[in-house]
Amino acid sequence: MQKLQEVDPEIAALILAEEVRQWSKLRLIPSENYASAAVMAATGSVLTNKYSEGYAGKRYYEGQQYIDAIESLCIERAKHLFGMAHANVQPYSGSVANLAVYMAVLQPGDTVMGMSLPHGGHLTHGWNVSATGKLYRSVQYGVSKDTELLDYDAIFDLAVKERPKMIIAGATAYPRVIDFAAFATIAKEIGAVLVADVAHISGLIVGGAHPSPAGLANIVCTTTHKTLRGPRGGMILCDEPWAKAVDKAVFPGLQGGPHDNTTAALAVALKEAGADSFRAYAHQIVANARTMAERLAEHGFRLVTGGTDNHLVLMDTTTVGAPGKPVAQALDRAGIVTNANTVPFDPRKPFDPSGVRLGTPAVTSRGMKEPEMRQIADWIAGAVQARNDETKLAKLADDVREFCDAFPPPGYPPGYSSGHPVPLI
Ligand code: DSN
Repeated sequence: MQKLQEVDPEIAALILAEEVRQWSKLRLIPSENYASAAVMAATGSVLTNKYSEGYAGKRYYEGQQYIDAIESLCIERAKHLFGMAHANVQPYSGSVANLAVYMAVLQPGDTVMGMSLPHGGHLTHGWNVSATGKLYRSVQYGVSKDTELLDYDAIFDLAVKERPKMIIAGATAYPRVIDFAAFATIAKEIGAVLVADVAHISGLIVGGAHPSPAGLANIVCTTTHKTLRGPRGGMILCDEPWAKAVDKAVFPGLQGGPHDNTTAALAVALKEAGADSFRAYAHQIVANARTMAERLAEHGFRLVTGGTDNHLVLMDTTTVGAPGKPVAQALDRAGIVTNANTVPFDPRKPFDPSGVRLGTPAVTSRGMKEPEMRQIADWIAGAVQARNDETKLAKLADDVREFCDAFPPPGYPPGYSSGHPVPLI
């Protein structure tokens, strides 16, 4: 940080301000987390200087003595942790990983079936504005209007009618367990390839807090920085028959040189995720989300599906008088960071939706447990009520900052506090 301050004080000051923000706010965006100091050290290492197109033992540039060892170690750890035969750890992001899977399995124009974005899927699950919805014939399933749960009978009927070549099971805003066995039965019935996109829940899976798709899905893709708590990136795991096609789709199909610094950081994160303490962490994420959901419901929020089984809570805030965007903005001013989100069958537009999505991975990384979740839910209710009262919101933000000082996140040095920040690097 000292070097950065000398060379570019403007950027250094902005990074420091972001460090303080991440320390002094309750970060409840369910796809965000705090990477450890070890993960960040690898991310910021000399590996950023290297090019290594290709795979271990077959590279297009020389000087790969250490890169090959790093990538191979990362792959072995990924395979072991997820219980899959093959891993590709090069995707730059979850979206690129997903696109590589499309390239490996489908030809343009082939039919793919994924969860609709407004019901909790992802852009790359075939939504119409994404390349995946433009280059392929996309059929979308959603949740039941009555229960807001995935209706596996309806998904089966749709699959039999449309006969997709590939089915994607996975979500970004679904608060319940995904039944990968039910998806496997559906895919088997029509001879489709089953892809599990576990980006949100991969940390829960390796920690034993959500059923694994290993042995059920042919291909599993994930980001590496959400509940898994690694660096920003993507990863694909698969059965042996898909290994070659997946590797070819990632490189040279979609990418050039892998980001070796990210690969090393992912290897570190996978080592961390194999520890017993990570299992406890994954289960605490779920216990915390349940506690927060229960308390929010007591405060009168309508929760999509009535609660949660995983790391996230989706609430319809129109029942307490305001749609998601102004509520998320007021919460942010009170030091509680969430995101506005559509709820299933939302009559409002995606940028001004009816709901707010929140989750517990980051606050659980800070060591917060059930009592803290109840306190946070009470603050959320207070902030929503006071959403037009800037004095009250500012006072809440002060209380939140003081509270956060007692729960140092991973990655921050001893002695750090919101009043006396110490640069992280
Ligand atoms: N942006 C991610 C999320 O917030 O869920 C999905 O890619």
